[in-house]
Amino acid sequence: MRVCVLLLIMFLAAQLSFAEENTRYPIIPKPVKLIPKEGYFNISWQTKIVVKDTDGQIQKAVAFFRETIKTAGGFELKQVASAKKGSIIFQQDQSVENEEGYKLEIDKKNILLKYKTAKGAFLAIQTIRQFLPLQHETHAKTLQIPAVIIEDYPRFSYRGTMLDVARYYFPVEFVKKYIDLLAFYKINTFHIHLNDDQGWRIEIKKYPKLQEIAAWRKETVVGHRTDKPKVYDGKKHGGFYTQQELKDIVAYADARFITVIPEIDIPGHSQALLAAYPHLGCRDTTYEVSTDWGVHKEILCPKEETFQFLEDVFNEVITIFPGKYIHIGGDEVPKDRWKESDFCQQLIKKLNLKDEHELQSYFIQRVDKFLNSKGKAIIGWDEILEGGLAPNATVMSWRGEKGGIAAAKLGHNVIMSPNAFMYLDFYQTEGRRKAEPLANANYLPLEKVYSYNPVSKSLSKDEAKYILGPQANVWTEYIPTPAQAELMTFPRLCAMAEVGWTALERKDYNDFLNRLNTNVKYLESKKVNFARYNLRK
Ligand code: TNX
Repeated sequence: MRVCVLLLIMFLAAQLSFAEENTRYPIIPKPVKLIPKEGYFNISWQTKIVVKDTDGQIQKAVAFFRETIKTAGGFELKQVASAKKGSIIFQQDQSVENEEGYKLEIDKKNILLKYKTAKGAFLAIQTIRQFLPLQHETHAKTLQIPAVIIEDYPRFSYRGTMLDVARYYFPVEFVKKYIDLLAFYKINTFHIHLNDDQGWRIEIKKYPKLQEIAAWRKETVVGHRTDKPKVYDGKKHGGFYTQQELKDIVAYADARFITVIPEIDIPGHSQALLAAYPHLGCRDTTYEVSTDWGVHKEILCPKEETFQFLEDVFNEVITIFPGKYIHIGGDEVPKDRWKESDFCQQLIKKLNLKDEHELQSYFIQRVDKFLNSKGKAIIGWDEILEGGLAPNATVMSWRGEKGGIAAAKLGHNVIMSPNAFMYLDFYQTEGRRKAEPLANANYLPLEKVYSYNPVSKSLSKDEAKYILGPQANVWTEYIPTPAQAELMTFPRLCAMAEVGWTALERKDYNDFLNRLNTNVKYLESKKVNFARYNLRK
């Protein structure tokens, strides 16, 4: 009996200390190893940053740290080359193995931050940022950082988020705020969906009608696309980013060690493009920028002029986005127009292709070849598997995991983004329409996002290596404003961040919710309109 009581007391004490740990160390995503310690390190205006490393990337990470402290404490930290008591020491360390790995040793006297590369140093800074006093970044005089030892590295090298700026245009300032939040949660890739049937959002100097015509639609359908009768708002929507604005966005992301992947979605989702340049379609007709949602039949025609046009477009795209990957879409390509077209039918014969699927594969492979010749690699939605995969293509699996699994078995890299787990345009509550603003029809609560494992059991160990990581997608048909984009993204993106970072055996939904409750105070301080539906009461 006594033993039982003792055990019960020990159990309760352990629960209590776990709970305390979660408020004291509310880090998302959960680190690989965390040893709690007593006391705090106080960052004040007298604290020095010690960095011997003169490497430009490290200096970039340190600059971000100093900026963070300035926002949080209102003071600027001096940077020196040798150690003193009361310092924050950045140190390259052989014992850190992962490119993005880091170790943090925080005690009353110092913060020691060890890294292999600047990426790891930057991610360690994000952990410190999550430790900042919970009134977060509101000019406290000293910033208390809890003592701790952390060893950390990610499960996956790719942790991505896509924002669809084509269905609705989002201001540059919002895109930057969004990127900063990705950095806070150690997400390292921002995929920006730049065109769709309803709008074209990237300035292409050679083709001004993309800005004049394709960037604007005369109105938008009101309510869900299946509602009847259809009602339209009668308001013009649109906008585009200048190349300079996009370069600013890329630089802003780069300062946060985030790669931006631009998507130009072809040959489907091209009605806006066709409204500007109708001769790139298969029919002798004109088009208007779509005012409705859903899969559209108006696709690009695989003519020489079309390929020339796309090469011109991509030539400009690659001057803005220095990353290795260009996303070429490839999703939802109804074949009706190609079936009706004499040109396409003759081309199929001439090229000795079996059908329109192989024609689609031919289309993608031509673009793939061109981009490869420019030193770029393509990513496409899983439809690019149909009719044969381009040699160096990475597959983004969205219609479940099937495409991703098939691609990994063929030895292609894969990003897992199955809609049932990773589509943040879906409802997040059981009651759906009652509690939430209008959204896409499906249901994806926080816990389900959290439960996702990007490596399917059907993959062997070797095949699993092709899974680069997970990505959450924010499609915006029903997300017309930044505030609503925030509502749909957070905190579900926090769950996705942990899916991408934290080892399976360390994941625990209850523990995540405990940390989240404290962690969202940061979102509050940044005036992020996050959803509270699935948080603890
Ligand atoms: C499918 S995912 C699409 C998008 C829609 C989304 C809505 C993908 C490659 N295509 O065009 O916005 O569903 O959830």
